[in-house]
Amino acid sequence: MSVVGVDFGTLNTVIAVARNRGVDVITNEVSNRATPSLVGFGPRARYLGETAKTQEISNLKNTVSCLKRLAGRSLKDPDVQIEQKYVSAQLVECGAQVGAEISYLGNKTSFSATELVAMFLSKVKQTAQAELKLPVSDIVMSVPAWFTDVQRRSLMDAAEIAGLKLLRLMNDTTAAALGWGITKLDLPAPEEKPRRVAIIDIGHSDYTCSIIDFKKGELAVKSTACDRHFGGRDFNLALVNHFQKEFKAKYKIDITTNPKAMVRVETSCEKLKKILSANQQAPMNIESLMNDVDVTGMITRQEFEALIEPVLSRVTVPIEQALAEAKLTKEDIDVIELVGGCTRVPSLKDRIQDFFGKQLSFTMNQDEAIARGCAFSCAILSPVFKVRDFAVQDICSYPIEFSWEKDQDIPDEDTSLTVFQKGNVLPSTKILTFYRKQAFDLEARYAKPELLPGKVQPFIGRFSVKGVKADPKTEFMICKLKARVNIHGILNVESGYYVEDQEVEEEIKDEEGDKKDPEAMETDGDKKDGKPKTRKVKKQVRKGDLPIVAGVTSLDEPSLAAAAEKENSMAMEDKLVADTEEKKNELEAYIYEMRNKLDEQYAELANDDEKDKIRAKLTETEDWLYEDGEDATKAVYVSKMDEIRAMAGPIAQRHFDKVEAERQELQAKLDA
Ligand code: ATP
Ligand code: K
Ligand code: MG
Repeated sequence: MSVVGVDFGTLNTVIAVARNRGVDVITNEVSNRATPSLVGFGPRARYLGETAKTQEISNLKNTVSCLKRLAGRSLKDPDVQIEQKYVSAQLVECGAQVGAEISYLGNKTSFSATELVAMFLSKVKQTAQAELKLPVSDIVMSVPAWFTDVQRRSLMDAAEIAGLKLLRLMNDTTAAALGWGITKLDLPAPEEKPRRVAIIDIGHSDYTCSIIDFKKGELAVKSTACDRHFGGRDFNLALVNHFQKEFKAKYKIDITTNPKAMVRVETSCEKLKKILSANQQAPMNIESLMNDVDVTGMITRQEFEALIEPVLSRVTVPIEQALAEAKLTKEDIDVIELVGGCTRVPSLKDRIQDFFGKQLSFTMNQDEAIARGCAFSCAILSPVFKVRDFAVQDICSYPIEFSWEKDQDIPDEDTSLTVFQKGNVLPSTKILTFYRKQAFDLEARYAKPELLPGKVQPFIGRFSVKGVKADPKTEFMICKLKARVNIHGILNVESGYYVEDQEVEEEIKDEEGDKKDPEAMETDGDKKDGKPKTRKVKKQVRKGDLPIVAGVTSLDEPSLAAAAEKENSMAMEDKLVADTEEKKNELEAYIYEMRNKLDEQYAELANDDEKDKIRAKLTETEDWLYEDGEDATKAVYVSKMDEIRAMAGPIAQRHFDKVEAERQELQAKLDA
């Protein structure tokens, strides 16, 4: 069993695995420690991760980026319209969610955001399996703290479609915090003042600041604030806009009319931006950008900083918000830890440092901290792995309210209640009580839609409570429902039961505050042996279960099963195409190798007639490869190779015999 942590980023995804000696980041098929979060489509197969990146510029219309930011969103959402600026494929409506329209296997088709994420995650799974040489199932994956129920459920569905068991969806900064805390041996004891850390993650697209209290063996998130449109891609865009204007004036070309040119300039700007983190100026050179024009340019760090000023000026907002929500001041913060690729930008670091008036810490690997934290979390949650436990307490990002229809017989009843406030600890269970005579429905939704990202729907779920019957004595049933925000940050009404008021004997305790769980009441036996003082009290005694039918935004079982089957067959098709390509390449290489052998080690071992026959066969096969055989099946490539092998077999045998004879001769000499 493997233990895997995945930092699913907007630009890059990092995979970490827990092994006996600790947590390691693994490399992908081209030895990179991060994989582009991209999915592409071609006439014969999909391109996932690195291959999608390689194909990107020549396959813009069929390449989808920013996958996680599309999950669970709708096309009309203004946030999704912003994403379209960064996504080269056409975004379309795909059922209730946004999807992308692409050309795949020669047909125009569309896939939903959930399906696209599932494709990428199945690649993540393959990469981890290839490295670990073990089946991979259990993972913990990171998610921006600002993701809502519907977005989180979309990611969970995607993981399931990809055949992964998601043990926790963990907020980015919380994951980084776990990685920070679990290795510290000097955290304050339970009775001491906690160590207060601000964890700041600025990535490609968004910015999160969390204030976190650490004590020995535990962390508690106190507050989290986000700017979901603040990151490296905004800096890239500022540079692209600058060069777009410059090229228009200087070369009379408008890159906005040419998508390929735009992407090439953006790629250059990303490089240039990184150079500017370590240098005062950086060059821009692109050959034949468009209309055969070569462009050159130069930009200084100072100019760059002026370009990004509109973004930079907001850099302390999330920190101020997080401090205010935690009711703390910047002086209360002991450590400021920065993660995420964008925190390498010097002016950004300077402003954060000036704000705190204190040295910033970069003690974690900025690109890998979140994946490592996720792997630690997976190790803690996995039954097969022994690690020191570290309790992680997060918080709800948005208030959640329940509403229900008024019961005519209960005149003063409210019809809604905010059950989980923003900042409520997570995970958390609350018991809701209703007096009812018949089945009823509850609806859960976010209480303040204006706090939600873009136009995300506030609806979370509808829960029908069945099996409710009036009690003949009291004319109603006392229904108890367990509402839980679980470790993924999603809400469910997990179970229901009904209770009756009963008089029970209760031991009189001297001390106050010994609150008992009402559920435990049934099992309380009489202790008559001693002589404890008792009194009669009214208690609610659990009498039976109430079935609940939940209507939430996750895919239902049949849809999940169908999507998993579809994903599986596309993955098999990809594999077949890859294997076929491999056999074709092998055949091609074998032809060259055989030609060389005929001129070298086989030269003395065959007569001209034999050699000519084989050479003719090689030429014939080669010609076939470049014409009719361009697009053959795997079996045909294998059989072509076997044909040549059979012809060359007798010569290969002679060569083998010769080598063997020489070896024996040498051995005999050595033995003598
Ligand atoms: P997100 O967290 O927003 O979903 P992500 O996790 O994929 O995205 P990261 O990998 O943390 O993002 O950061 C990527 C960003 O960091 C890119 O915009 C990249 O250009 C930027 N970046 C990386 N190195 C540097 C550097 N040396 N200087 C400036 N920016 C950098
Ligand atoms: K990342
Ligand atoms: Mg990130």
